[in-house]
Amino acid sequence: MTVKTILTEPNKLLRQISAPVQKVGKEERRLMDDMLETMYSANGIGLAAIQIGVPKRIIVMDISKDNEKKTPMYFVNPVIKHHDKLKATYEEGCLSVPNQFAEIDRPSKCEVEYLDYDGNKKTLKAEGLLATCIQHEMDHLEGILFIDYLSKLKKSMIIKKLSKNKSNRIVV
Ligand code: GNR
Ligand code: NI
Repeated sequence: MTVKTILTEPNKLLRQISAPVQKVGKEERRLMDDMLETMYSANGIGLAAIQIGVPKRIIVMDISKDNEKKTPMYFVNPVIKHHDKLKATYEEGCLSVPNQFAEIDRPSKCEVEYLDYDGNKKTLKAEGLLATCIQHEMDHLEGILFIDYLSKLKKSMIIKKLSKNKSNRIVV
């Protein structure tokens, strides 16, 4: 398994729409292993393939707490079948938008259909942080970042900060 570099905003690749996977084979499993390793090493709870520059509809997640057993989850070609009308608010962050956080409203529950690590079709009913995280990751597959839900002013301030940090080669 290899730790890959996580792309950060502003980066055009993060805006690309990811393509469905034809088959969950060796190459896809290797990608999922690398994604999980990369996510753990960055202390994230989720990662979409595009965040390491691969435009495939693949997500890995692990929302277990530090003192709990690791529970990696793999989602290939995820589709949201239902989502709740009721919204929930979470303070979100993103490994591709380093050190920036904002409260985002999303449907509080959702049902997702996907292929698992072995290519088997599964459905999962999610709520709480799991539901929020799945929706955050699925946005990445469409080239959407959580800052896109903020006001133009807040969003542009964040992008400005990130660009500055990039040109200085420092992370604040
Ligand atoms: O590590 C992450 N934490 C997080 C917290 C609240 C809502 C969403 C997330 S996902 C984020 C990792 C990431 O950027 N995934 O794309
Ligand atoms: Ni993210």
